[in-house]
Amino acid sequence: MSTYHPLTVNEAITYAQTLSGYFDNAATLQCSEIGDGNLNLVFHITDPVNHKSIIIKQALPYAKVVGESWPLSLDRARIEREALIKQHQLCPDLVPEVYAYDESMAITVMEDLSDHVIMRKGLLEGNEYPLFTEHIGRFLANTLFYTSDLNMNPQQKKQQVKIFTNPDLCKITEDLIFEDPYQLSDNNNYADSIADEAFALREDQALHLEVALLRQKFLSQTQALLHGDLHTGSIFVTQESTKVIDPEFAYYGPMGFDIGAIIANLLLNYTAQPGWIKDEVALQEKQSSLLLMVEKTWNSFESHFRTLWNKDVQDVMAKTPGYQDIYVAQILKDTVGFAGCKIIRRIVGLSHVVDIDNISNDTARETAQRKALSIGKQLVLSNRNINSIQDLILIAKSTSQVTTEGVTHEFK
Ligand code: SR1
Ligand code: MG
Repeated sequence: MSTYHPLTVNEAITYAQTLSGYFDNAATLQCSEIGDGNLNLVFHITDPVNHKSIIIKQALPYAKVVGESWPLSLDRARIEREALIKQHQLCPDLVPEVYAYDESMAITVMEDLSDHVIMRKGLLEGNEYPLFTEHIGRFLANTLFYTSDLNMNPQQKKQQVKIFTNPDLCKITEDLIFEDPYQLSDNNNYADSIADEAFALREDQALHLEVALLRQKFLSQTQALLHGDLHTGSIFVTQESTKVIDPEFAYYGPMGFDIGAIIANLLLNYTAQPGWIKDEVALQEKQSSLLLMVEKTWNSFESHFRTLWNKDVQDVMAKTPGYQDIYVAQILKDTVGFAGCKIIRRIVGLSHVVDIDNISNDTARETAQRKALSIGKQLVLSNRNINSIQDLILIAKSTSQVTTEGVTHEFK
């Protein structure tokens, strides 16, 4: 195959049969297209008799969630593949293995993770993942530390920055996260019931100032190779295992952007819980457990990151006493700011989260949306004053329980 076109299910089977070393020549393969994301086709190919399976992922030349009117470069398939390979080298147990690829067809063939569940779904089913925070903290620390100037030769790192330059996918983030929620935009998407909140976001100059500072970091700080879209839909889990997938938004950016993405999605799930759990005691337990996950995610990252630094730092000036503490403190501030931006975009922008959108009760859904916005705004507004992960937890806990009572709906 050489000329790009989107695969049909039958073509995906034919392609899988051409791969050497996976399926027996005589095997009868089955295939279903299971892509439920915003951008790509995902084929699940199985040989049920011999219990073998693979995933074939193919990038489409446009954003599937919007349609052909939003073209996207197929080069993102190369970037995703190279990021997967790099992240797998750094954390073999936490990232699926790439088996093969076809660059002209924007295809990546990789390990099938069907024995895992997408974390967003698992969390909504009420499951707990006791090893997740250790795993994700280690993933973040390894991928961020070893791709940064702390460990890499700066000249070689600049070569990597070139390889991972990802303008189309970065533009999605620049627009959807750092611009659209703060202005009138056709991309925005929210119910009339929270139009007053959307109006307030557009008017809040103090908030805009912080978003502008965070956006500037996203645009210009080539600190480390990021996953770039590390939400709970980009993570597969079981009780024992965590696998980070889908790094097509990978690029060199600020470390706090990835850490903030995880924390934002845990907090979105936290704000959604009253819409899912009616029993007050069970609700309190679940929300406490989610806030503990947030805290442990940061603590796991920090502890692994400092250990790697103390063992493997190459930058001689970074060995100066005090520098590590200042560096880590800044990552935490960035984490908090980016987490806030990511929460806000999932409420009023394009592409929401089912944690909140699938709450069936209108009032409970609106309450969750308002609570999430309230936390998101506080995180953004206070990011530069955050000194410990407890400061973030306190914001999540103390941001007033917003109800829909007394809210006016005059802003459209
Ligand atoms: C047009 S793509 C919309 C969103 O989906 C991805 O998962 C990213 O989060 C992106 O912002
Ligand atoms: Mg994705």
